[in-house]
Amino acid sequence: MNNSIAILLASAILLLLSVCAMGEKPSPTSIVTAGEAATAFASTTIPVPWSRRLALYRADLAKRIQRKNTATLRGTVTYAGAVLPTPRDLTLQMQKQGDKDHCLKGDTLSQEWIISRDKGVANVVVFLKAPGGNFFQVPDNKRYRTDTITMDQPFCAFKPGVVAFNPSYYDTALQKQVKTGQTLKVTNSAPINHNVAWSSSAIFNTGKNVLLRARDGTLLIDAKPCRDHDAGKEDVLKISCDIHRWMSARVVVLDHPYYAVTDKDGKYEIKDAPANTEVDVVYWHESMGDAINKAPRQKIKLKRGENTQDFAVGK
Ligand SMILES: [Cu+2]
Repeated sequence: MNNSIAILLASAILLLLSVCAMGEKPSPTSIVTAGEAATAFASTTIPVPWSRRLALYRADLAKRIQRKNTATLRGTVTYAGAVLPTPRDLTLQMQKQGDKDHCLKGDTLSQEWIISRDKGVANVVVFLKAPGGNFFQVPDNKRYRTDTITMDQPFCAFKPGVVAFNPSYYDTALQKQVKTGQTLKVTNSAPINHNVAWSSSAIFNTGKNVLLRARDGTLLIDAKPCRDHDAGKEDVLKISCDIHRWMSARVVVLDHPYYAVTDKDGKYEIKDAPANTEVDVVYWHESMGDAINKAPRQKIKLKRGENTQDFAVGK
């Protein structure tokens, strides 16, 4: 048997093994980069052990299968009304406050509505929701995260003013929420104190109130999307500052990674979403209030690859 037939046969066996294995339970061996996999298979001169080849091959195959079945959803959120809302001017409030010299150097307009020249609305959280009380089974490679979301207060406003947070996912085997590792922290880079409070109307998010001293202090927000044994629900947190009463921010907490927050032009992009599945796309702006379960939504069947959906908010 010549070498190429042997390799072909071995590959076929590996393919079968991989497909069977993936049908049962996702493998934890898939912490291998696509580059590594490509190198190992392109070269016959590197002596790679068969066990390693198997791991690399499975990782590569898993990636290819996943890529084949995922969807990207992108679009623009625009302001619906003919007349744009006028942002509240906070200058007078700031002038009455002891930190006015520093506050007035930053934004003096309310951050609730940030609208571009083309009517694109910033800070709209767009997320997928499994319809009918279902939830997303988050794939292995999306369960564990190491990223940190930072909300700073360089002047007298939270930057950014709206974020989305994915602190946990629902584990179907354990039947409970399990932490992803993603963290959300509020920092204070300003030369003045801020006193940050976070709260929620949900009983499982107890909130906290912490003094963040000038150029110091970090508050880690340990919030949950829902009760430990629930799945597929989300919560909205309110963040405020007791010293500068006009300061406010919002956090949407989710138990899956299929979300985005619109940028300054109102654009969003949700990558690696499940394809060929009917989902609700929910879009939420802080003007809609904290009852996020009542936020508008639209049913959409995401097809493999690119999908586009625009939304409008406001009056
Ligand atoms: Cu403050």
